[in-house]
Amino acid sequence: MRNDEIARVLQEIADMLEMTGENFFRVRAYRNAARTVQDYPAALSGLSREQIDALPGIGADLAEKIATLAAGGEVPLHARLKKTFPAGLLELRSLPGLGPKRIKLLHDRLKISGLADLRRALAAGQLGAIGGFGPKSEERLLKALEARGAEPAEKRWPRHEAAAVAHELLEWIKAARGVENVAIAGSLRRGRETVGDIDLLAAATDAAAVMKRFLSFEAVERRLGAGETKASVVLRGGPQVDLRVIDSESWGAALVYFTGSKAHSVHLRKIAQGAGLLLNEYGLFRGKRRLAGADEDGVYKALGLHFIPPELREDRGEIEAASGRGHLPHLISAGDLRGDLHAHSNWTDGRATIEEMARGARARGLEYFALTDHSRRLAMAHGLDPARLREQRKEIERVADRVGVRILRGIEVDILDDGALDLPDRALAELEWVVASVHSRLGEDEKAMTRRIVRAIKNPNVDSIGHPSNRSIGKREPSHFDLAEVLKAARDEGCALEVNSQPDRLDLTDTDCLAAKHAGVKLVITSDAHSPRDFDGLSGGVLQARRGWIEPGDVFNTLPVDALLSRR
Ligand code: DGT
Ligand code: CA
Ligand code: CA
Ligand code: ZN
Repeated sequence: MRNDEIARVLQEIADMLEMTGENFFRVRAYRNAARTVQDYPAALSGLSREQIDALPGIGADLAEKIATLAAGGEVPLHARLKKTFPAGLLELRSLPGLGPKRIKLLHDRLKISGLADLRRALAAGQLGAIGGFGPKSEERLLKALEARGAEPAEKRWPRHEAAAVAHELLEWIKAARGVENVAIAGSLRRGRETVGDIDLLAAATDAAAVMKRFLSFEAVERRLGAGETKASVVLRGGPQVDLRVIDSESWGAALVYFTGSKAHSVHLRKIAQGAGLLLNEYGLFRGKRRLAGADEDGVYKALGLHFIPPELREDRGEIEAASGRGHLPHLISAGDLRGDLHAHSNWTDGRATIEEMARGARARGLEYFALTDHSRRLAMAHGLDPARLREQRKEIERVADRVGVRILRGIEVDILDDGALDLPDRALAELEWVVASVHSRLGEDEKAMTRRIVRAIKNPNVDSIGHPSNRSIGKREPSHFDLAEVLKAARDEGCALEVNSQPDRLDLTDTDCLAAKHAGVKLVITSDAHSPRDFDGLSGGVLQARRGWIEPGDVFNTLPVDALLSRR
């Protein structure tokens, strides 16, 4: 079983236990375990029983259940609970304000065991008759049911789109009277691949002026609420934006608070409590005395922690690392990349000539890039056969001379259905950089997909695996493969895995990056550019890698080109 599937079972157990009125601590143990499993950076199915026992906060009983699930077995408790509660009951959890307790109430009092039942009960006005469901919650539920099917439960926005408008807004707000500081907070600051909404924070002497300026932003479509120090709006065709205005003395504490994540903040507050302190968005206090709050660094320091980069603030071990028990990574930054190792030209499906791409790369300070057009199976993209590949070599040499940037002769070769490659080894051996990617039969079962990728990795000509999961954020689910097995093969063969920076790919994910690092597998961060401006996208891949704790030494294209090539 994959980690997310194990986590789902644990979460279901927690919810169903809560419906049976089980005690709070037992329910919470399952909840916490679900989260630990969800966030664990490698496949639990690859761990020994001892390693599972050693997971933080997981006792022997839970460890045994996790081990059983990881091995593909069934947990009797889960099966028993599922018999008690109809499947539709669990589906109700996705509605606003419906937690296990209230679902239980609906079930017991009105025999509601699914969405259809709930619709009927609402239409008949039955909810008012039982305690805890006022007209407001009825209305909310009706609305949510109406919205069903039309839109996913929670719409999320691609990070790069949200980032663009957020920066415009920042500039806009800066011009208000009395502004001392403005910043992006929330998941956008943490660099998550999608964001639920945009969170902004301002420090100002005149909150009213800032509010007025915010609400007059040209793209504001609707106000959701506007008070003296907070406001929420919806942008035209875009996300919601929350703004909070605070005093400068609270700037750092508020940044910590509104950057989150919630899990990170909860953990920080626990540390504060342990030291007899109070941490909130206004500062860190002992009694009435403010120990810190004006800057983030000071807040962390007063808690006995090193500063934690926002990308790490997910409570995945960063707080332990910042306390000196481990060590925080020295995260990679965009300036560490010397080259790019995945780019296309109009010889296949790119939109620019090799020369335009070369000039684009040079203009962005790249010392080298690999030209990796598609191989012949992608007929749609006019994929290259060995003859055109030889022809392209001449053009590359001509352009490289003229433009003065190193162009590695490369290919993005298709991994065929059986894991063989789309070009003969002879042709691949002539090249300086070979990316192998799956572009067909993406929905294949996990075993077959794992076999395909591993076979490609074992071809000694292959330098990296392109966009390993083939997901498209919000559009196409990732392919299933056994990450642990792929990582093992990649480490044995010295093959890199790609972090593809295309905004809708961002593939590997952040936690996959961390798993690769733990497994001793190197990464490449690439633009997969189809035009010169796509090279700018590299920073998005770097952000993704930072969320995965990646350091410069983990990434091949931080190397000078000679060092890169001599490792082959
Ligand atoms: P999102 O918008 O779903 O992508 O994720 P976030 O992390 O931006 O979440 P959001 O917008 O609900 O809240 C922004 C930050 O504010 C969040 O990261 C932490 C903080 N925050 C929000 N609600 C709570 C809360 O109930 N408790 C605590 N401690 N912090 C909260
Ligand atoms: Ca947010
Ligand atoms: Ca928010
Ligand atoms: Zn591709």
